Amino acid sequence: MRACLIPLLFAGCLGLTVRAAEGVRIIVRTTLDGKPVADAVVSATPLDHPVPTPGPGNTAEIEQKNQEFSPYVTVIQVGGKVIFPNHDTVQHHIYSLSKPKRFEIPLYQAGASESVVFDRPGIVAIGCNIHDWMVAYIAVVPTPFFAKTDDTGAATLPSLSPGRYRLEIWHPRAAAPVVQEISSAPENATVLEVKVALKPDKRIRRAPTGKGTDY
Ligand SMILES: [Cu+2]
Repeated sequence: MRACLIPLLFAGCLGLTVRAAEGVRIIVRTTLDGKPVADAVVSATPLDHPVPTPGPGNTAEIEQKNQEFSPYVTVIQVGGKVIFPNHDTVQHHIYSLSKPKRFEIPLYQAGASESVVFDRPGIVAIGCNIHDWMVAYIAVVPTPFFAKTDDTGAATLPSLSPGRYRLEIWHPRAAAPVVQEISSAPENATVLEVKVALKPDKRIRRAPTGKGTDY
């Protein structure tokens, strides 16, 4: 499926000079009721020129705090490193059974930090052996052009040089990733709306502790 990016400004009508795109804004909504989708991963892989190699900033951090992973969804380019600092007073035991990266970080203490390199593209789900409700996702994408939607369903990709791209939108509850080809042109500021079908949220809820802080 091919979709051209929609120009935000029409120079002919407004008498303005449209600037080159500073970034492509993607709005992700549900197919069911059109509500904004937060934590959706948006990536654009070049089809007309080589994929830029990752820079030194290809790292991310997923902390453990209040016996939760934060953030819930992380995106890195292939080859990136994720650091897992434990900011809790209890130990955690992180693991993943996902094909792109199976790993285990056995029980480690508060204040300690471990890291893992992700060298294959795909989705990596992580959990904690001790706390069943702790779940997070790492989207390992084959491109440096990626972003994650905020609470309004919006994400802004870095500036894309002219050409065709494979746009992919993924979410932990997506029935399937949404994939489409887009074209970037320098004279267009751009925005694109994408609809994603979401499955029900089946995350395990924390057992009540009586302290009124957990759910
Ligand atoms: Cu844990």
